[in-house]
Amino acid sequence: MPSARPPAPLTSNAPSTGRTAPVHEAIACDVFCAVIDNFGDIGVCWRLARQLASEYGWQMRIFVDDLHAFQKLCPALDLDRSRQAVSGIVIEHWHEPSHAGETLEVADVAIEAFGCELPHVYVAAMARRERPPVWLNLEYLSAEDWVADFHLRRSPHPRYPLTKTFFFPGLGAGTGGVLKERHLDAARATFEASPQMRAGWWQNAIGAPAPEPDATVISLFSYENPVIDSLLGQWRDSPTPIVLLVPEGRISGAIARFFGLPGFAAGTHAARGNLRAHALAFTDQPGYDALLWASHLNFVRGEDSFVRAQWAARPFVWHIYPQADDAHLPKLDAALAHYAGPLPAPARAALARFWHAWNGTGRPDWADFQRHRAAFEQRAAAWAVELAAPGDLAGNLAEFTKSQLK
Ligand code: TRH
Repeated sequence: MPSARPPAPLTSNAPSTGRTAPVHEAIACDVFCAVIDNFGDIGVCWRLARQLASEYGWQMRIFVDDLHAFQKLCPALDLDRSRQAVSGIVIEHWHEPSHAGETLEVADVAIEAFGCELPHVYVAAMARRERPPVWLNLEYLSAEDWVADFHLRRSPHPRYPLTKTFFFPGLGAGTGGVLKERHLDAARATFEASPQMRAGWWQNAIGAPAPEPDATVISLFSYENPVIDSLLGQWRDSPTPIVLLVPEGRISGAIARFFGLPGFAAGTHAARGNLRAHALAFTDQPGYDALLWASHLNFVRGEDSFVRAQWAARPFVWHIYPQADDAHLPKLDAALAHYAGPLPAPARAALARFWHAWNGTGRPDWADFQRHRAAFEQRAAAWAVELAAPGDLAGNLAEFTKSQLK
């Protein structure tokens, strides 16, 4: 466990509750998270905070402006409390940009997630601290090459004697890596090796035993997607059974329409031809990992589920978060270059075609994808090893912080 120096006292008049006792034993870290939409912003912050707390002994506090989004993946959260602790992590409902908690306390490390701005009072208090905190801007994940050049670049504050460091997640060397808990591979291996655990998972998820061995199990976590009807039709006509697992969300309306149902809420089951679909409840994050492990193929989206699918070491299809002016498309291709690069050319082309179609260019061809399933499976396993090479994000962040606190 890294040991930090005791935080210097604030010189402001603001009272401090001394949240880090005993301060000399643990690094205190504040994470600020403004939820733009969906679950990825808070999903990444929550995962990072839990890992820094459990693996590095840091005392974590999260400021988050949307408790509703947070509660979806952390059901223990109480929506009515402005300050609470869950799993040993303090959570503050961040009411407004200028709010920084009931009492102003500055931590050893301040992480502003995804360019959200720290409250001005907090920045001013950081500057008054004898030892200024390590100030990190945690950026969104991108697989593009420029990321390695910008990772750990520093930006001096225009007025205060403070420096912000940009921390860039990435898929390759020289980046901050991506989040991965130390226990993750062991947890997956245990799940995969235990028929009882898997049977229990299926019973809990769909109220029935695991599907027949020749069925292809697919999880579908996606934004609205105009080509979903085409794909559902191809799965309906598939020569072998397809079992589709759909966490309740933005794609659920389209699934309901395909089956002629009024909705596709958790607990709904439907079948047409060789396609059987089950609507699942949105779970906590460990529950989502189990869904990825229970499936042969995972459709994922955004940032955090995209990373979890890679650690699941199974083929996956990425629905990238769409940006204005198609700014997301080079990012999609950059990820493909890392992930699919070593595949044999026909398989690489088929994967690129399918990912592009799922992201708005062309029509997905399931038979074309299926033809290369064995190559995709091999590649997914190899990639999970390669992806670990730059080290995991929390470990890299802890190491960098330690070097700054010396
Ligand atoms: O929800 P997202 O679309 O979030 C996106 C991205 O982060 C994107 O980069 C960002 O710009 C945008 O939000 C604002 O997809 P993502 O990143 O996969 O986050 C989903 C989180 O929800 C992830 O932590 C996994 C979690 N999850 C559960 O915990 N349980 C579930 O049942 C499911 C389906 C997901």
